[in-house]
Amino acid sequence: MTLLYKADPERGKQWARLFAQKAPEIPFRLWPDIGDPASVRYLAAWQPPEYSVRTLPNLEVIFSVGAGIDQFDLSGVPPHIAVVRMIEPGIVEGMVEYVTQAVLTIHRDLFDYALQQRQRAWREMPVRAASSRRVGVLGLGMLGSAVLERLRLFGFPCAGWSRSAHQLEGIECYAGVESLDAFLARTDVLICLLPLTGATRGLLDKRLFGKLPMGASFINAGRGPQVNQQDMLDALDRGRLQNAILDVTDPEPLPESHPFWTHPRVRITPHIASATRPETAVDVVLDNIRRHRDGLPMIGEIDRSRGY
Ligand code: NDP
Ligand code: OXD
Repeated sequence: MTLLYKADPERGKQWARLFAQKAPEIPFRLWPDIGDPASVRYLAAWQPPEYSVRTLPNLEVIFSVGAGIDQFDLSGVPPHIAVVRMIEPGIVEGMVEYVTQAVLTIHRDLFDYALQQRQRAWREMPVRAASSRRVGVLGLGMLGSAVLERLRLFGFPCAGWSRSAHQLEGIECYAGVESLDAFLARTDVLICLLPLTGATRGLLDKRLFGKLPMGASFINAGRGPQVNQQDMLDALDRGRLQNAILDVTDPEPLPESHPFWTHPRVRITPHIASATRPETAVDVVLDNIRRHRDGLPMIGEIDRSRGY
């Protein structure tokens, strides 16, 4: 009944310590030291080993160590193997911090002040009230809804867009492709927190940017391939977009020669918006293992037909 961990080795050591403390009865292995492949029932991975299904003949559950599962090629994973994404408070806290700082950076004109600083220019800009800056989040899941709940407290008019209908206190909720344009038309700061699926790949393109108010800003903490990069650059150069803060790109790492690095209106962070915290994640995985053993549904088990 071994759990095999295959992700960041340093964090793996923390997972090993926590498993030893909290569940000594579950043998824990750190990739590539897999021991007897037949005893591996659980795999916790960012990217699973190639051919994991064939290499690990008794695998029952793949736990993603991240909130997203798009990095897995599920086409080769038979339906009897459950795939579970990470739902844990550490990821949520990190994302709320990241997006809040990004929205405030835009709201308080820090892009422009950074440009002014290079010119040693001491020049005030009028401060806009939060109530006049409309924030909109693509994705109303674990992360999107937590981010909106926090941003609302600053007084920003907040809205979110999702596939199915939601009701969230103080948030204007839009659902489905037919409501996307109306959501975009009322959004001054657009934040993407969608999973990468067939339906969201390339979604942020010329057409979509064209539906935003002139001079809107964009924050992407979802996945890089959701954005048509040339369309985003064109939107920035035409002033349709004023600023972009990107935590995710395509590819990652972003190549040295990529125009995003030097664009004065683009800020890049290397996919650090939030990360699983071992202390909280191990509890979640252990709880799910217990549920699986008891025949109960696991928290975060993905719906393969939706792709997230
Ligand atoms: P959830 O699965 O909880 O939520 C996804 C949301 O997106 C849901 O509201 C869902 O709608 C909506 N959605 C999915 N597909 C569509 C679509 N085609 N049209 C409209 N809405 C859609 O995911 P999380 O909030 O936990 O995470 C979101 C993503 O954030 C992850 O998949 C990952 O890519 C990214 N992420 C990035 C990190 C970083 O460090 N940059 C860290 C962690 C995650 P509905 O509610 O109707 O199902
Ligand atoms: C995740 C991520 O999906 O780190 O958790 O991007």
